[in-house]
Amino acid sequence: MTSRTLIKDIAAQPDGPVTVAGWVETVRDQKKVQFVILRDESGAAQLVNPATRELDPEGVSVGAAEALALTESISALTHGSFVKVTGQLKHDERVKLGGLEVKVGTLEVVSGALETPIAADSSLDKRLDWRFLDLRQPKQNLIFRVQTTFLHALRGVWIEKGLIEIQTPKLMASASESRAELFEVDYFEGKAYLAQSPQFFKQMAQSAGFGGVFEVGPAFRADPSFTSRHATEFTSIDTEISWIDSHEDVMALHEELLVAGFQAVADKHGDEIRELFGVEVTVPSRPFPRIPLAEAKQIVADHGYVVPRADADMDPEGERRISEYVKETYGHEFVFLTDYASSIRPFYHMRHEGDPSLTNSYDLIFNGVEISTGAQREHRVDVLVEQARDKGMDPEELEFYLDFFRYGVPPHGGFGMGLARVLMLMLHEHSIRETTYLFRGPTHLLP
Ligand code: AMO
Repeated sequence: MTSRTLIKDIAAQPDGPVTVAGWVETVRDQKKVQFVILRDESGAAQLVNPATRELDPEGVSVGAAEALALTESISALTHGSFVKVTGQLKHDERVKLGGLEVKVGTLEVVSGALETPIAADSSLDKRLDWRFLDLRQPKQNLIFRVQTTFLHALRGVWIEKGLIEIQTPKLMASASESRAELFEVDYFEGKAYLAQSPQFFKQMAQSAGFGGVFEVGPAFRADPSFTSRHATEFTSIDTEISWIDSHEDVMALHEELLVAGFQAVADKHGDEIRELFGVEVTVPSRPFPRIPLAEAKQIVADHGYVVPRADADMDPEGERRISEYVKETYGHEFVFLTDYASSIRPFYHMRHEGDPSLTNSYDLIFNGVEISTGAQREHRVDVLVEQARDKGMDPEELEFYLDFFRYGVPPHGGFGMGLARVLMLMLHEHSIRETTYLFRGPTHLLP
C-alpha cells in the first residue's frame, strides 16, 4: 500500500511531516499564496503554498526553481485530479476547515482530471450519467456509509439470534411473485426468469430445518413505471423465521431490526446527517402502531381522501395520508397496516382462521411510503394448493415449491424490505435513484 495518512487521522498527529492523497476539490490561486482543498474518502483538509511567481533574478535563492515549479503545478491543477502531497502539518485554530493545514513540500499529480461535466446543481439524470463523479460528493458518500452501518446493525441482530445467511439463486424456472413483472432470459435451449424475490427459497430453508434465515441480495421486477420508488433491480432485505404463532412474531422481529438499524445510524452518523441532509434520524419506539388496512382506508376517507379502489391496496396518496395521521396521533414515523384482503395478497399468505377473506399479513409504511411486506405463510399443503388454484395458478407448475410442505415444515413467516426505500425515507430524499448505488430503470442501464 502507498503510505499516506487518511485526512480524518491527521488531526490527531502533532505538527510535522505528513503525506496525504486525494482529489482536488478547489484551488484558490492568489498572487502571494495558493490554497488547495484536498478531499479523500475520510474528509477534507486545506493545503497551502506560498506562491513563487518568478525566479530570483540573482538566481541565488536555494530551491527557487523547485518552488516556481510547485507554484506552476498548483496553478495548473484541475478540479477532481488525484494528487499525492508531502508537506508539513500545522495545527492552527484560525483555519476554518478542521483547524489545521498542510504546507506543501512536494505535490505529485497521480491522475489528472478533465473538466468535470457535472455540478452540485446538475439534474438528477445528468448526475446519474456521471455517477462516479456524483458519488464523490460528501452527501452522496454519506448515504453509502449509512447503508453500511444500517446493514451491519441488522446483521448483528440476525446473527445474535442464530439466523443463517443464505444466497438464493437469481435465475429461476418460474415466477415467485406476479407474472406481470417478470424478466425472461434465454437459458440455453429454454427460458429462465430473474428472481423477483427470494420468497420460495427462504421458505425452503424452513423446511430444511434452518430455523431462521436472512438474505440481502438483488431482486428484479420488470416494472415499466418511472416513479421515485420503483427500480427494475433493487436490493431486497429478506428474512424468514420458523415456529411463529402469527405474523405478530414477524412484526416483532421487524421492529427489533429497524430499531437496531436506526440506533446504529443515529449514533454513528446523526451529526453528519443533520449537517448534510438537514434531517434528524429518529430511533423508532416499540411497538410500532398497527392499523388494519380496512380501518386505515376508513381513517383517510374520514380525513377527506377516498382510496380509488375499495378492493385494492392503499395507493401512494393513501399511504402518505395514513402516515400523516399516525404521525399526528401517535408521534410515530412507522405504521404496520395489517389484515390485507386475500384478494390482493399472494397465494402463499396464510388466511385468517374463520375468515379466509383476510390474511395474516402486513405492509410497513415509513414516512408515507411502503417499505416492506410481510406475512405468516400457509404451510398446510392442501390449503396452499387450494389457494394457488383460487388465484388461477396451476399447482403443477409449483410442484417443486409445494414439495417443501409435504415432508414436515414448521409454521413460519417473514418479510421483504427494499433497502433503497428505507434509506430514501430515512434521509428524506425524493427518489430511490439517490439512494441506490447504480439505479436500474426502464431506460437506465448505464453506467
Ligand atoms: P413485495 O413485492 O411487497 O413483497 O416487495 C417487498 C419490498 O421490496 C421493495 N420493492 C421495490 N423496491 C424498489 N423497486 C421495486 N420495483 C420494488 N418492488 C418491491 C419494497 C417492498 O415493500 N416476497 C414478498 C416479501 C415477503 O412477504 O417476504 C415481496 O417480495 O420496499
